[in-house]
Amino acid sequence: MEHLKQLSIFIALILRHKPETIGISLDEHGWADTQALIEGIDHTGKHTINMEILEEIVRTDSKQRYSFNADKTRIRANQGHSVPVDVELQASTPPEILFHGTAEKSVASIRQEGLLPQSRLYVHLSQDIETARKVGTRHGKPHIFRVAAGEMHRQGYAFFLSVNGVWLTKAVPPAFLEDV
Ligand code: HQG
Repeated sequence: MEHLKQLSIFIALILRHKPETIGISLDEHGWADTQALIEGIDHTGKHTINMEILEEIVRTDSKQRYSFNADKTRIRANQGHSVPVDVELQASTPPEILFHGTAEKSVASIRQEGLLPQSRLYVHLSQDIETARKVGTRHGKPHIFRVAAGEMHRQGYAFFLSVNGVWLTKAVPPAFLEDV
C-alpha cells in the first residue's frame, strides 16, 4: 500500500507538473501515452510498475486523481496542474458556499489580495470544512476561509468542477472571503 502511495505521488508530479522528469510530454489536453508513462517510470529504477499496478492506482487513488481514456492508451491527471493544459473542465454552478483551507502564515496576504492560484492553474476549493482543513494542514497550522461561491457565480465568475469533485476558479477577490 505504501509503495502505491509513493508511486501515486510520483505520478502526480509527472502528470501535473514535470513530465520531463521521465522524458515524456503531455498533449494540450493533459494526456500522456500510458505505455510511455509506464516505461519512463520503470527506467528510473525507483518504482515497480506495470499496467496492472497503474490500473490499481487509477482505481484506488484516495482522491481519484487520474483518468484513462476509453481504451486506456492514454492517462491524465484530473486537476491540479501547473503546466498549461486544458483538461476540458466542465463549467458549473457552484454551491452557495465553498471552503478553502490554507496555512495561518498565508492569511494576511490572502485577506489583502484574495486567493490566487500561485503555481497552479486554478484556486482549489472544497465542498466541506473537513476537506479544507486537510488541505490547509499540508501547509502548516490550518486556517479555513468560507468562499461566497454562489454570489461570485452570479456576478459572472466561472467555476469548474473537476471529475474528481474539486471546485476550481481562477481567483477569489477578498470581498468574497470570510473566516470560518
Ligand atoms: C495559498 C491537494 C498567499 C493557498 C489538495 C495555498 C488540493 C496564497 C497555497 C490541491 C494566496 C497554494 C491544491 C495569496 C493562495 N497569498 N498565499 N494571495 N492565495 N495562497 O498546493 O489549495 O493531494 O498550490 O491558500 O487536496 O493548498 O495534490 O494549493 O495554501 O485539492 O491531489 O497558496 O492539492 O491535492 O498551495 O492545494 P497549492 P492548495 P493533491
